[in-house]
Amino acid sequence: MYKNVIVKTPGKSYVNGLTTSDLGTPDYEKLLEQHEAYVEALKKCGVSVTHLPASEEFPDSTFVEDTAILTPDFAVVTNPGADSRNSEIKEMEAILKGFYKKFYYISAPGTLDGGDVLKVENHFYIGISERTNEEGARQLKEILESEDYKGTVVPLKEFFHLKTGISYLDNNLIVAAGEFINHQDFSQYEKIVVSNEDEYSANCILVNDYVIIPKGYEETKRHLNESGYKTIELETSEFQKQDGGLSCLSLRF
Ligand code: CIR
Repeated sequence: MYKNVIVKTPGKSYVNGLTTSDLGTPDYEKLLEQHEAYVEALKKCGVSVTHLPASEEFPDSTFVEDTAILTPDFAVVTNPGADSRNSEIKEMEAILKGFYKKFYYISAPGTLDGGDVLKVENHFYIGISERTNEEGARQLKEILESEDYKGTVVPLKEFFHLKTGISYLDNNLIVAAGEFINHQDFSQYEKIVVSNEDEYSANCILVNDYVIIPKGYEETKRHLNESGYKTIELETSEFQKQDGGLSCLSLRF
């Protein structure tokens, strides 16, 4: 069960953030509405929400997931691979000091974004991407193994971040799209397979009794409901425009 989440309001500078999508410029008012709905959904899941104010100097900082890897016992402060985002970790480290005593750090030349790290019970999968390099992945694996967790490094072929295309629910069940559907590293899991056109919905989050999913992906929703999960659907258009998904918008622990 998760007790806490950390979220951060997007600033007006969000529209100047990084993106590879061609979905247009985000609408700030709509973005705020979508973010508020996200926070409300988390509250419905029964977690306590630490809500940080916007930071105009960091356009992408609403995507807090990239700044830390959290376990029940310790926090790992990442070293985000995009220069414009790297200093987002300072605020997050200070906030996490209110929750954690034990800290580890990913350090240069290693880079690592939290979006590249998927936790499956005691096993962490670490994607190598445009943002996370081999050295960053190696450092995280070493940290995890020193704490009796398992770490597996997964070089990505297509996805932006590892979790862009895969989510873990529970009971050995994964939601997978694209390169992860038949990926050897995930062959031991049961899968909800997401088609190419619904790929965006592979990034969903189980928060206690609900799976929060993007709105408009009926097939994924149906599979989740048939597997026994209650779902909360959210509008995500303005996050999607900046390459963001539902997992990116919170740290959950
Ligand atoms: C970025 O390029 O860093 C942001 N526009 C999107 C980050 C999304 N984060 C994630 O997938 N964990």
